[in-house]
Amino acid sequence: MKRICLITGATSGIGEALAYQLSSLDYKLILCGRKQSKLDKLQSDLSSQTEIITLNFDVRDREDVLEAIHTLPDEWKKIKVLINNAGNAHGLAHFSEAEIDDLNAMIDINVKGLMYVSKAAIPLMIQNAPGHIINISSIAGKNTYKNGVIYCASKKAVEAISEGLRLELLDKEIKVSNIAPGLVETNFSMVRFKGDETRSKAVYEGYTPLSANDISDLIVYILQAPTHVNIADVTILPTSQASSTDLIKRKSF
Ligand code: 8X3
Repeated sequence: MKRICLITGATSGIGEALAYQLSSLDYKLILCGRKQSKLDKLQSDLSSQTEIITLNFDVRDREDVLEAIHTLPDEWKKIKVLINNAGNAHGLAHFSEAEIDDLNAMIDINVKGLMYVSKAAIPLMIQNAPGHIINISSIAGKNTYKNGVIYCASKKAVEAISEGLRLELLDKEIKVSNIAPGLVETNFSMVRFKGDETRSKAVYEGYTPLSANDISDLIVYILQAPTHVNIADVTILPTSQASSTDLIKRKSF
C-alpha cells in the first residue's frame, strides 16, 4: 500500500525534486506551497504516476496551515511521512544593519512555519504510526557565520526541534531525521539576495555545488533504510566545502 507523504516547500528546489522522485516510488503525495500555478503544474505532471493532493498555504499563516491539514479528507489524514522542507534566507548582513522584516521572515518561516506544520501533522502521524519526519536544516545549523546570525539561529532551532522530537516520538514509532545541507544550487540565493542575479550566480561559481536532486536522493535513501535503522542526522556538503565558511573555488571537483 502506498504511504502518504506531506512535503512543504514543494513548488521549488529540494521539495520539487523530491515530489518528482517520490511520485514514482510507493508514495501518495500531499504537496504544499505558496504558488498555486506551480502546485497545479506538479499535479498535472505527477498525477499519472501517483495520487496527489495540493495544499496552498504560507507556512507563516498559522490558521491556514492548521485548517488545510485538519480539513484533509479522512483517507489523506493517514500521514506517514512529513518532510519539513520549506525554508529560506533573507538577506546576508551584519545583525546591526539587517532589516528587521528579513530577520522576522527567517524565524517565521524556518522555525514557526515548521512548528505549525508539525503541530498539525504529528498527532495524525501518531495515530497512523509507524512514521518518519525529515527536517531540512542547514550547515548553518552546525556552524554559525558572520552576517547570517538569525538564519543560523533559525537553523539551530531546526536542529533542536529534530533532536527534541526524536526524544518525544521515540515511544511512538516515529523516526526523526535531520539533514544539514551545505551549498545547494536552487533559487535559495535569489531569495537571499532579493533577485540580484549576479550575486546569486556568484555563490555557485568556481566549484560544483550540490543539486536539489542530490538532497532528494539522500532523502529517498533515508526513507528506504530498514525499519530498525534511523539515519538521525546527516550533514551533506559539496566536495569543495568543509564548513559554512570553508569553500575551495576553482577546483575540478
Ligand atoms: C544554506 C547553506 O551555507 O548558505 O542553508 O548557509 S548556507
